[in-house]
Amino acid sequence: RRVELGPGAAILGGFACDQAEALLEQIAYLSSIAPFRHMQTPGGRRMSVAMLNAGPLGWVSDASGYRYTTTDPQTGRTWPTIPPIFMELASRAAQALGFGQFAPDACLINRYAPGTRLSLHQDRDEQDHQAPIVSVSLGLPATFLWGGLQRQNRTTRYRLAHGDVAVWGGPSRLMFHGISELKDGVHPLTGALRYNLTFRKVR
Ligand code: MD3
Ligand code: FE
Repeated sequence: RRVELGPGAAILGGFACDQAEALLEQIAYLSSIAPFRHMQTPGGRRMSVAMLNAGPLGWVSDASGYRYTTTDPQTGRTWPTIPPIFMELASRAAQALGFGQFAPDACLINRYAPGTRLSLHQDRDEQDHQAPIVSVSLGLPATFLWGGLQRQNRTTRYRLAHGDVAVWGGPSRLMFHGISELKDGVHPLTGALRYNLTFRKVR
């Protein structure tokens, strides 16, 4: 099952299903080193999504803005290493869309509880806009909002379910997107949670 979203972008339905348990085990391990936290928006609001970083670079947001850092501002320590099974999955997914040699230097893990949402935004804090972004959904399903190159463009809704992997490259890389408020539910592997892993080449 493959849903084409545009040039260089597609949802690979169930691509990560076989590795879901192993991925969740690594998420649990990473969260024991660098806990999930709710960052502040530059405007001073608490994000409803909880976040965890792995890799040489981690995405942070606070009163001074959005940026990538090499150390965790809360502890001063470097971010945990991206687990090898994450790297291997990200590279296989990129390969499936024709992006060879994908070597991400940032893995952001978003955790959603019922009621959590991610408002429409662009991912433009990365220097490398040639490389795709790979995302992996685990646990409860979500409604993904897919817009255009301008915020006011109309959005299309897609379902992102457990095990779905999406690749966003080419012109799709700078499209507006978001996640609707997560609905209540129970997933056998995650309970009332959804996780999303995004892999990026920042520098
Ligand atoms: C389209 N995450 O972390 S994944 C994000 O489910 C983010 O947590 C969402 O948007 C989540 O920035 C959506 C799908 C996704 C990720 C990155 C994209 C779609 C994208 C970058 C460009 C275009
Ligand atoms: Fe995004």
